[in-house]
Parts: sequence; structure tokens; C-alpha cells
Amino acid sequence: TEGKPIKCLAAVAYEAGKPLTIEEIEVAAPKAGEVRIKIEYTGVCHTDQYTLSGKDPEGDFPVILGHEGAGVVESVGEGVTSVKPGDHVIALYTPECRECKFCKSGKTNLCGKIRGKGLMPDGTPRFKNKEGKNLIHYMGTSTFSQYTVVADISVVAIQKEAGFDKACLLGCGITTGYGAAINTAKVQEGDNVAIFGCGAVGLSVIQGCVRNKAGKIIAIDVNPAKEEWARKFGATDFLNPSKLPDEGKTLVETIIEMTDGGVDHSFDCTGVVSVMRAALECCHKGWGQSVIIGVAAAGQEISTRPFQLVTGRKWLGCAFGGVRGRTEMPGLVQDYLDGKLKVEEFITHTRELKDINDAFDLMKAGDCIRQNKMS
Ligand code: NAD
Ligand code: AHE
Ligand code: ZN
Repeated sequence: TEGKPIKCLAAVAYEAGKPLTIEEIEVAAPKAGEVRIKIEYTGVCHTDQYTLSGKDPEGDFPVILGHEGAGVVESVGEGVTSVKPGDHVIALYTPECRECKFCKSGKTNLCGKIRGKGLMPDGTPRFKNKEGKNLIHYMGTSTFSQYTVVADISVVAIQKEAGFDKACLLGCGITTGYGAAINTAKVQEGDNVAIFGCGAVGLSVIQGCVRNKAGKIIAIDVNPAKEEWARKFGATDFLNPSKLPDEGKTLVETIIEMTDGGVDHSFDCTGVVSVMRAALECCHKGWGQSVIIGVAAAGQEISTRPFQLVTGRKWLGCAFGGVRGRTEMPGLVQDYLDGKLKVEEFITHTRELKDINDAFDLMKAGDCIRQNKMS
């Protein structure tokens, strides 16, 4: 049966740096291999703000942003067998096709199929505004809309008990940090770690480190209000770079001293390149490794003395915590349902889609970790 277009509300980004426009749009029926989802809740990630700011070299407009969403499958296009109408799902900005070179390598979660073009795999968008103008997709998900269309490789069915308001947060921030500690760094019992930036991503790195029984878990943030948050998630120490215990020492020297030569693993969860350098340089000589998670603005580059690597430190990075969404997400949802993974604790603000512009101001406020929007 041929599906029909649906009219619904969406938050459209027409221009970089401008507020989103909440308006009625038309969402076309899913074509072959596609899935139309009624988004119930979406989180707002720092990366949405980054693209809206105009600093994302791949950013394009007009676009429907959002990549941390959960909802119900409304309809599916021809040939879709992995999900069916009524399924509760999370949209995956890192797809998993299981057929490409990347998926088949077993070495990475970065699927090669759908990448940043803002269009569906057939090269066309499914969104139009009232004037009939095409609106492009974002990260293959576009969750700032009451309905969205995604490729079937960009969606995973999850346990119905999870609740959309919580499940949406597994679509990016929580999974990213938790996975970076467990899959990418492979933190081991007793390892000392440093986490730079205590937003949803950094706090989730802390959760992964706690789960793997790390030793010292040093959290770093310029916002002093984050100390309480970091400790609540299991950090053993907190440093504010502008108020170090010994003012004669740099942040890197302070961390090296606290850990008898440096940490085994560090994580950048800020996107600030000077922080990435400090994160590398506070690693232990010979084996310490630093994982870059933060997304830096166009034109920004990382630097350090090559000697840092010659003497055995490693620089790594990951997207979506190295998680293969279709294969691993139900396990993460189960960890949440079993009380092993904190999710609810992240939700500090809940709003309706129409108030989504507040989101970008709230993000800068220290008391906001994650906010979710009802569609
Ligand atoms: P957030 O804005 O909620 O948190 C960032 C935190 O970093 C804040 O607490 C802020 O006070 C702190 N901070 C900023 N500058 C700092 C500095 N100089 N030193 C120490 N702390 C500093 O953001 P988030 O949603 O948690 O995302 C964190 C970063 O990760 C962003 O850059 C985001 O784009 C990126 N990200 C990457 C992936 C990925 O797959 N690689 C996924 C999600 C988010
Ligand atoms: N477009 C940006 C890159 C942004 C980026 O690195 N995105 C991460 C996810 S952030 C989620 O909050 C990602 O998935 N990267 C892998 C990929 O293939 O995009 C730029 O700088 O060009
Ligand atoms: Zn994100």
C-alpha cells in the first residue's frame, strides 16, 4: 500500500546562527528501504548547536536538525524487514548496513553507507515546507520534527518498557561517552582516567569508567557547578582549570602529579583543541592514550610535540562510542532497564517542541545536562 505524505510540526533551521522556525511541514511517505517514524522525544546535543552555529564545514541549510530521538514506526517502505509499524525505535546517526567494507571489517562502527549529504540514499529529501521548498536531512535522522524518514539501516527497534523520554538519550550522548570508555579506550580495573568536560558525554564516560572499575577518575570542567554532577556519577576527583589547588602548577602537571606520572586514559568531551592537547599530555609515558570525542569547529587543528607520541602516548578518537547501533543498542537499553546504566539522571529539563529555541540557551547554563523535547 502506497503511503501518503503527513503534515506535522517541525523546527526548521533556515540559516546559521538564527533561531529555528517552528512550522508545519510535509513529510513524504517512506520509499523502498525507508522507515517513517513518529518522533515522541528528542534530546538536544551540543553537536546540533555546533551545526546551527555555522561552524560545521558540512552544515547546510535549510535543514531539520536533531539526532538524539526515539519514537514509533508509523510506516515502512517496500522491502523493509528489520522494523515494522508500531515498533518502538531509536534513530541511529551512525548507521549499520552490515554489508559495506567498514561494517564487514569488524574494526569500526563507522558504516560507509549514509554520510552527511542531507539527503536520503536515493539523493532526494522527504521534507518540504509550506511553500514547497525542499528541506534537507541531518545526520540521516532529523529528529526535530514530529515525523521523520530514515533509512532502515539508520534505525533500531528497542524494548517497549524503556520509555521514549529516556530512550532518546541513548541515541547520542550517553552511548557516545559510555562506549568511548568501554569500547574505544577499553578501560581496565585500576586504571587512572581523566575526563575533560562534564556534559552528558563526559558524565557518560565517567559511567563507563566506573563500570570497568577504574582507579582515580579525575573530572575536569571550567564550570564549578559540574563538580557535584561529576561526583554523583562516580568521579573521585574534580579539577577546575581556573582554580587549581596549587596555582604554581599547570593543569597537566597537576594531573601527572596526582597519578604518579599520568593517566592511563584521558577523554576530550569539550571539542576545544587546546583541551585536546592537555588531555594527550597528561597521559602516562609509554602507554597512556587519549580519546578525542569532542567535535571542533571548522579550521581548528590539534597540535602537540611529536615527542609526546615518540614516548608512547597515543591519540585516538571515536564516533557514537564505537557502538554498532543495530547490534548493540538493545543491550544498552537492557543495561538501563536493569539499573546498570544511568539515563533518567541526565534529564534536567523537559519542554515541548515549540520551545526548542530555549534549548540552545539552556545548553550554556550549568544546571542543564540534557533536555528532551516532546513532539
Ligand atoms: P555539553 O556542552 O553538554 O558539555 C561540554 C562541557 O565541557 C561543559 O560542561 C563545559 O562547561 C565543558 N567545557 C567547555 N570548555 C571547557 C574547557 N576549556 N575545559 C574544561 N571543560 C570545558 O556537550 P555534550 O553534549 O556533552 O558534548 C560534548 C562534546 O562532544 C561536543 O563537542 C559534542 O559536539 C561532542 N560529541 C561528539 C560525539 C561523537 O560521536 N564523537 C557525540 C556526541 C557529542
Ligand atoms: N560535520 C563535522 C563532523 C561532526 C562529527 O564528527 N560528528 C560525529 C558525531 S557527533 C554526534 O554528536 C560523527 O559521527 N562523526 C563521524 C562521521 O562520519 O561524521 C565536521 O567537522 O565536518
Ligand atoms: Zn550528538
